[in-house]
Amino acid sequence: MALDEIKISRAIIKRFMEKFIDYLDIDVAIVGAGPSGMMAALELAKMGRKVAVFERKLSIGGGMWGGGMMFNEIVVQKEGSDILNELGIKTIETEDGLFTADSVECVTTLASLACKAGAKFFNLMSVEDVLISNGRVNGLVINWTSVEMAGLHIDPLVVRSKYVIEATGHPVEVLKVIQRKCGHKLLTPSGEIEGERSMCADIAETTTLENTKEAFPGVYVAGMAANATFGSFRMGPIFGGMLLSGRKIAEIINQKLSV
Ligand code: 48F
Repeated sequence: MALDEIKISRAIIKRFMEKFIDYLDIDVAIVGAGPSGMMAALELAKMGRKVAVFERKLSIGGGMWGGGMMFNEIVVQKEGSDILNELGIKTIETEDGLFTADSVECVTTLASLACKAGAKFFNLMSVEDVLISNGRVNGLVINWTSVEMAGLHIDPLVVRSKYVIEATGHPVEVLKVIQRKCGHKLLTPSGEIEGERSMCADIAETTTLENTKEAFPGVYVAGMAANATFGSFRMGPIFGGMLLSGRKIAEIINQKLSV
């Protein structure tokens, strides 16, 4: 059978539209396909939740791809190493109590497992706003990244979700929009984003987990965004906290969904 280019095009369009329409109303919408977002997606999908990840860039993986300063190895502590091993990713104890892993293996394995567990990734889509009613976030306002980049005046579309995970890393983009537009206080001491502090890996890794929690009704913050929201430090290329944070937020939301 000769290949028909129109059928190829139709297959892509048909299948994408089916998938997109199916994911317009979901349990959990995750913003950002970095390590914390991907880990949360994997765990929630394994728990049977309908979950999608919206990622601005063409590639998923966020800050994990580049390891530290483009040396594509990441560092994790024992707890992080245990999670990576559980996912089938090899780690090596390279310094006392510090394990290294190939960053490409980490990103590809996390992404693959999340997809196989049923999470859907929508890359090249940027979250520009939230859907809000009665002071609670109920979904995301999304547009193509190409529209954002070109600065085109094109209205977005909306995804409804029972919960949103803010996993946009350092820029804390979703909560920044909420702070600017929603007229309600965030669940932080000042009611606003407290802001990220300089590097202190030791404290930052512990506080990432503590700060992984609800930050606004309907919005749960994970990963580096959690520390930036609640005013803690950055940690640099150590990723255990990101994995633990993704796992913790998935557990919290799964419990809420079970009520
Ligand atoms: O930055 P990122 O990797 O977030 P993370 O999961 O991990 C942080 C670490 O990579 C590292 C660190 C400690 O280990 O400090 O930086 O907290 O991934 C965030 C992803 O969110 C996407 C962005 O492109 C990146 O891939 N993103 C950010 N804003 C938006 C977005 C947005 N408005 N819409 C869609 N995606």
